[in-house]
Amino acid sequence: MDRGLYAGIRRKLVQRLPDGLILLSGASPCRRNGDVEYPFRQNSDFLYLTGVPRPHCRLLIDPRRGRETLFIPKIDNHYRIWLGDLPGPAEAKALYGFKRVFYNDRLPSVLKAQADGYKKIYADAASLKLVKPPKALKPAQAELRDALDELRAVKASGEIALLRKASEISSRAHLAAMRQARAGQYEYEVQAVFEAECLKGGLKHLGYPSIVAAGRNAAVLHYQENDAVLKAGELLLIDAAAEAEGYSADITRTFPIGPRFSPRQKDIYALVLEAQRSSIDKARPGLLAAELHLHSMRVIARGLKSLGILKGDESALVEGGAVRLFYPHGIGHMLGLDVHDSLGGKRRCLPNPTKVPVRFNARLEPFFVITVEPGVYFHQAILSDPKIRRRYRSFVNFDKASEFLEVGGVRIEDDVVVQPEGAPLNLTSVPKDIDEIESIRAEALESSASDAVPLRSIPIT
Ligand SMILES: [Mn+2]
Repeated sequence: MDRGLYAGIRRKLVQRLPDGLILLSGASPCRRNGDVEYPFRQNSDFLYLTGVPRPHCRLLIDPRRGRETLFIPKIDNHYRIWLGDLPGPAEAKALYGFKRVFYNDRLPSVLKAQADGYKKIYADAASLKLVKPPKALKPAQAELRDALDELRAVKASGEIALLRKASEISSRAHLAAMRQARAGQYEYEVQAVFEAECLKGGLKHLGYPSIVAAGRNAAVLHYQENDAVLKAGELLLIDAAAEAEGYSADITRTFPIGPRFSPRQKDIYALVLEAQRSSIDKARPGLLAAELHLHSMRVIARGLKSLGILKGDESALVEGGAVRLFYPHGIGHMLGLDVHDSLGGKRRCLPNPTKVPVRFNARLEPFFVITVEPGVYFHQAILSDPKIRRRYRSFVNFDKASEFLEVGGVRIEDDVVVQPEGAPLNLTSVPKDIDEIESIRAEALESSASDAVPLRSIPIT
């Protein structure tokens, strides 16, 4: 654990909020059912400030006295027998780099003693539920939220190192899945290949549930079932990634289950790749996220028009919403301790000058880490909806679009670090060129054909 990273981040928070006590609670375990708990995941803000991955911890910062105190749970032998040991104060000091570590039962008295000289307490909701701050301190929950959102947007080099690790191991897992997927397997078998590779790389947790979507399932953006059979002739879309010390990658690849893309699949894939490559190149400081999204929509509008799926004026297609029938999400989002990370705080929520709706509209800054992930999808429910067909009949050739239902959906997603100058740094290394993917698939399918020989030659007695 990079203790200096977290100490540096706490210094930045103190500079931003110097006039009040700061109190944050880490996560408590979460009940799944009966007496079974979900795997523990630390609260992202708490992890951001401490790097402590353990449950039931609190952080109190006293900016004026320059004191940072970590509070930890006191556990008994019952806990040790069922769940194992937790670091005590001396061990926690060394592990997490805090000079002051107390058990949680000291929190009310320490809080009272340090309240002297303050009028405010920057505390999160969980902490305010847990302890009643002294009356003289006015809780300032929204200001704390905004300060954290603002700080979390620009990544420190230690954070980028963790995002790079998450992206590298997730990239390796994507390549393994691309090599091992076969017609006849279930989607969850490919998921198992992906997740095993992340575990082998030492990353125990995924950033979000894996999406492994064959054929038409790929048109469902957050498809979760992963239980359909892979068929030759279809595409397989995998949107999956692991996290390193809480920092998540977010990567999508789409490839043919057979050795090659069909002509229609190739047309759509090439278009999405063009939108992705050109959007990555444009992701530079000063550009509004909405402008980046608008650019990707234009590329996709132009491409779908040249394929005969869309018709009419390009800006009418983009602004009127016809493109959104095929590309219903944004170009990307911030990436960090949450896979859909901080939007950058209030001061970065800028008015959107484009006529296309977006959730994320900060002006790009050096060391933002963002995803770039255009997609094109053909969804039966959308294309057969009578209201939609009526409304968009002068913009969409629905018969032509229906021919592309076999494509399902194509999304290509990389994680990039905006640089002070020039094009961003791409953290994702999974192949995405059509030729490269086809050669990986052809090679994989050839080797599985030869693997099959000894199996067949085993004598049956
Ligand atoms: Mn994403």
